[in-house]
Amino acid sequence: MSEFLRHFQKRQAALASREKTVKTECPYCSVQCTMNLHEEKSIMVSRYSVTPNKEDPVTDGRLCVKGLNAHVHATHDRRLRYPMIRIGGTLSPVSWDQALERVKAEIEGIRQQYGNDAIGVYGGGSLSNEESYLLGKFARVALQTKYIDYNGRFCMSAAAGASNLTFGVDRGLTNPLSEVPLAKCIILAGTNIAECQPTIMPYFRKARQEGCKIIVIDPRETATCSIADLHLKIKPGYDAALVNGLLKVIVEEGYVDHAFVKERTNGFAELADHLMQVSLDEVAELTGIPSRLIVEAARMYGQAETGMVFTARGVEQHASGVANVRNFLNLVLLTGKIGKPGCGYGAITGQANGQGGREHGQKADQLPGYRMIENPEHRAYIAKVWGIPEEELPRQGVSAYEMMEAIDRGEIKGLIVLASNPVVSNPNSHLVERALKKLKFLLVIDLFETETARHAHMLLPGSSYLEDEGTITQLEGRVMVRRAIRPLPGEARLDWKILCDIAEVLGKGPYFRYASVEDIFNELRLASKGGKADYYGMTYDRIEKESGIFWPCPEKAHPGTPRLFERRFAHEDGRARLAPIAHQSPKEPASRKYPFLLTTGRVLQHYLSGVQTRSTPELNSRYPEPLLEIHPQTAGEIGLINGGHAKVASKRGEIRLKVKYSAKIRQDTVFVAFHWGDDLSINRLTNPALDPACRMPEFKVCAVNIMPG
Ligand SMILES: Nc1nc2c(c(=O)[nH]1)N[C@H]1C(S)=C(S)[C@@H](COP(=O)(O)OP(=O)(O)OC[C@H]3O[C@@H](n4cnc5c(=O)[nH]c(N)nc54)[C@H](O)[C@@H]3O)O[C@H]1N2
Ligand SMILES: Nc1nc2c(c(=O)[nH]1)N[C@H]1C(S)=C(S)[C@@H](COP(=O)(O)OP(=O)(O)OC[C@H]3O[C@@H](n4cnc5c(=O)[nH]c(N)nc54)[C@H](O)[C@@H]3O)O[C@H]1N2
Ligand code: SF4
Ligand SMILES: [Mo]
Repeated sequence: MSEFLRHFQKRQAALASREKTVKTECPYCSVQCTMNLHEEKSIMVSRYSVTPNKEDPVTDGRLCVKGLNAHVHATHDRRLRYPMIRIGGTLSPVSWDQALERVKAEIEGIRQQYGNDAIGVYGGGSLSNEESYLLGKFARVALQTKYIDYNGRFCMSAAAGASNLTFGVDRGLTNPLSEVPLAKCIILAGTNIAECQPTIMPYFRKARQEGCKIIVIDPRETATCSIADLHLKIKPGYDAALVNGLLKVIVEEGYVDHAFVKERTNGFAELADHLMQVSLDEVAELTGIPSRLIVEAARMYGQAETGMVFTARGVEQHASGVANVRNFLNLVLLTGKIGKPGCGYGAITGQANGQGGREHGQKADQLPGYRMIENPEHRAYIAKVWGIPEEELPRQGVSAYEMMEAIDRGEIKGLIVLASNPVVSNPNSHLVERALKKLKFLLVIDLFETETARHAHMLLPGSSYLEDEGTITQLEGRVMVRRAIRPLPGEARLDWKILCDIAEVLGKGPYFRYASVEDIFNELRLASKGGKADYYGMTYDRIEKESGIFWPCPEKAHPGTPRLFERRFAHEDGRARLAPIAHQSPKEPASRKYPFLLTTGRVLQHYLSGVQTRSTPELNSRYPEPLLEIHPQTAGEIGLINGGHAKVASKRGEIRLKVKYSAKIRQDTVFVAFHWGDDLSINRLTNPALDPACRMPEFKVCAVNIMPG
């Protein structure tokens, strides 16, 4: 071999060794698409590219634009690299030792002066199961505070509340997605799958090819309507009223599955009585949907042999969210369309771990495994797992927004925020900013200096999906393992290690000594054993071998549970609960001063508070600012020009937005996405009226005035 060839081969080998392809999972939405991240390292820079994973168990190797660009924010120069403390208004880097000493001093100072409950903890649904579990334990054992809640309160709480009441358990989808093509009628209510879970659209397209009729219920003709046979352009806030109309037709035209209702449900007589009072004309008037379309929809679903109903935040983010969802569940039960192939219900979860994040104890009223913190047996079990006396386990706290109110009233003096940006994502965000300014100590653990971090006394650099490992429960209820594939940037630490480090300086170290994430998972398995969300039978090894396992999985030999409720529901008597639902109007109907309805939501290119996607030029350039979607007719009457600006004001605030004409939205309604902060934050306007049961805010409807501006 010539000298030259040998040199050439050596050089090629060296270059190849700097190329790496590793499997990972998207950090964004609940589909949890897997992908291959390819890294090419040269002396100066690393170049990344992403290819889909053809072996993905759910998506058949599809990725959306966010997944294709997710690594951009995670490898961004602006990632936090060092602990920072605010000194004289500016954040300065400090060592971890200094930071942890300061955390100790601040927390102990507040606890001594104001008591344990003066510290609050605020988590997020992008955390793994292990971290959600650990955060709940951290609040109750290391801080001994009752105040812990998380951003999933704004996301899943209404559907969770309704499913618990009706079925006795809450798992987003009752059936695996693979059954969608078996349905002959599908209702998509307040869910914009085409923009929010794009890679599962093919399941619905396939269903349609097989003869399924699809009904979309949304005040806008969204991208999801491309697969609709019928679009019901509902007035925001009137879903329960609409479903009363559907139920009435179903009862009157004889589509009730009486055998199913008799054998498997309670409460039919009360529901039937209630439906006698419902007038279809009144429903049409309230919802803005002609009664002939209501009848058509009821017939489509009622007559279909199989069928599925899906809801998401359009139905759920209301002060009547639980009632809205319960009425959709009435529909499913009355027609007996559940517990069979192609028959079921799905609350489409939102965040990566929207499902698992709500099962293991970062919610004010919950303990791991979906146990309840006010249930004496549940308390005793978890106290034993954690090795503390039951009396030391704090009681139930309050919901996310109510924590902000408690801070504003001066009852909570210190707050730890992990993986959330509450200043952008809470309703009525003026109150949130005002409240955070009053804190004696705000600690934010994030990847970036967020809008919330601007008020922080201390910022700690946490871990992204590329560096952290753990299990995630995606929208179907399938638990997956995500492996760490990159080193942490600078001195950033793993989120779970940060919690353990803080526990250590607070003298609670012995309760938080884990050698690995899998160690935490093994404790979680035990803590969930016998609970509704039982993970006991799962191990990392099994999950990886079996391409994910559906909970409940109570034993190592148990195969997991892809389809729920085949023979019984989860209430003690095994029966589901039908319930009469009186419709409620939005808490803030249109008025003379505020004549239009504002609804809020998402666009394809951005994710939640936008911190990650606004830092990604590939995404941000496609949708660089929020737009006021308004019907051209309405815009014309106000004097707004397409591409011009408008002032939008509610009782709580006013912002200025660019106008986008859209003939696809109702004339009485405008839509704005919530992915921006400061002067572009629509949450300065939204209504913090809360659902009485689940404490979900009314993000999806408030009254606004609109002026040229
Ligand atoms: N691109 C993108 N994808 C995401 C996210 C993201 O931020 N960006 N976030 C993830 C998360 S956490 C979540 S929770 C999900 C959310 O997923 P979705 O709930 O599907 O998203 P939204 O846009 O909030 O709302 C869905 C639809 O509800 C409609 N709507 C508004 N008011 C009403 C009403 O009163 N009744 C009915 N029937 N419909 C109404 C809106 O017009 C909107 O089209 O998406 C997940 N996926
Ligand atoms: N008007 C209106 N408001 C809404 C909604 C709506 O439809 N309309 N939807 C609501 C819903 S459904 C949701 S889910 C909430 C979400 O609202 P937020 O909780 O504010 O959402 P994110 O943008 O996901 O916040 C995550 C933060 O955590 C950081 N982060 C991400 N991953 C990690 C991690 O692994 N570790 C650490 N340490 N940090 C991480 C990100 O950089 C980001 O700053 O918004 C709610 N707000
Ligand atoms: S569909 Fe969801 S999980 Fe899949 S690539 Fe897009 S954002 Fe990521
Ligand atoms: Mo969400």
